[in-house]
Amino acid sequence: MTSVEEITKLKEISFELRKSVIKMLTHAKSGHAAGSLGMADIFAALYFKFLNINPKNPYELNRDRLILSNGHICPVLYASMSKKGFFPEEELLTFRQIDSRLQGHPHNTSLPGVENSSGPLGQGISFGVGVAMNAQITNYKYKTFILGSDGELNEGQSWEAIMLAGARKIPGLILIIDKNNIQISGKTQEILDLDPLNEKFESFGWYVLEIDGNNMEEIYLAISKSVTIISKPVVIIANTIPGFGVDFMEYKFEWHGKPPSESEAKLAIESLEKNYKNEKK
Ligand SMILES: Cc1ncc(C[n+]2csc(CCOP(=O)(O)OP(=O)(O)O)c2C)c(N)n1
Ligand SMILES: [Mg+2]
Repeated sequence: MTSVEEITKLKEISFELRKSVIKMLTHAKSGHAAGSLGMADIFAALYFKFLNINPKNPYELNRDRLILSNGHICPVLYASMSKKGFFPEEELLTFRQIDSRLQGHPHNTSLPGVENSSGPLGQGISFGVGVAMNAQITNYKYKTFILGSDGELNEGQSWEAIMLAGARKIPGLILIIDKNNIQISGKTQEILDLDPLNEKFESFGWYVLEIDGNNMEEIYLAISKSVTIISKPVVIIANTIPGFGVDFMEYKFEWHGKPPSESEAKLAIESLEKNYKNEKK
């Protein structure tokens, strides 16, 4: 496949992931819509192009690690994993049920392929830096991708880990920040402004890339570039639109942790289809 064909395919996959997210949340009557929809393009690119993982052998030692730190967006993680073949698609509708392997925040000993339990924000970045340090020390060949969020960077623990990774020049570590400018109760800029975020990361010794995180071409180029940098850790600051693809959810922090009702879900799927068709023209 040429990269143009790959990008077309990845766009189709992210559209499918978004539809799955809507179905899961509607069925569960709970869950986090905005971040899950906003990050679907990046999940599509990671799971279907860049991650060296094998659903048939989820514990292979040299597999790439995907550490989801902002665990509340796990609907898009589960949708990606099932599409990749880690578990059957029907299981997606057990999301948030008692005894389900698909809890409202990921649980790593329940579901093979989930690398870390998450939910308490900030911890996943520390965990991921440790995982990447392990590769640096042992010479394992895996890469560590950590996904985090802008609201999460208000947690001080994040910055301890970011400082350590920069100081140790940890290679093979790629942190992708969902910079969607919302969090649980409002706009990140108004709650605790992070900017200039790129300069903060640079001053902590990181290689910084900044992209439109809903533009598959930019995602593809940035991740391709990130895996070639071995002199320091890399952060990709992904400017995303929360709720991307569903017109009435876009940009609204009110959709941070809210599921659509049955009637809203129907409108949401229609909106996704309309936007996907327009994008394809
Ligand atoms: C340590 C910790 N404090 C508070 C929370 C509650 N909480 C859950 S999500 C969230 C907002 C996080 O912001 P962000 O990830 O940017 O939200 P999104 O963009 O997905 O809406 C908060 C404060 C938590 N999960 N962990
Ligand atoms: Mg956010």
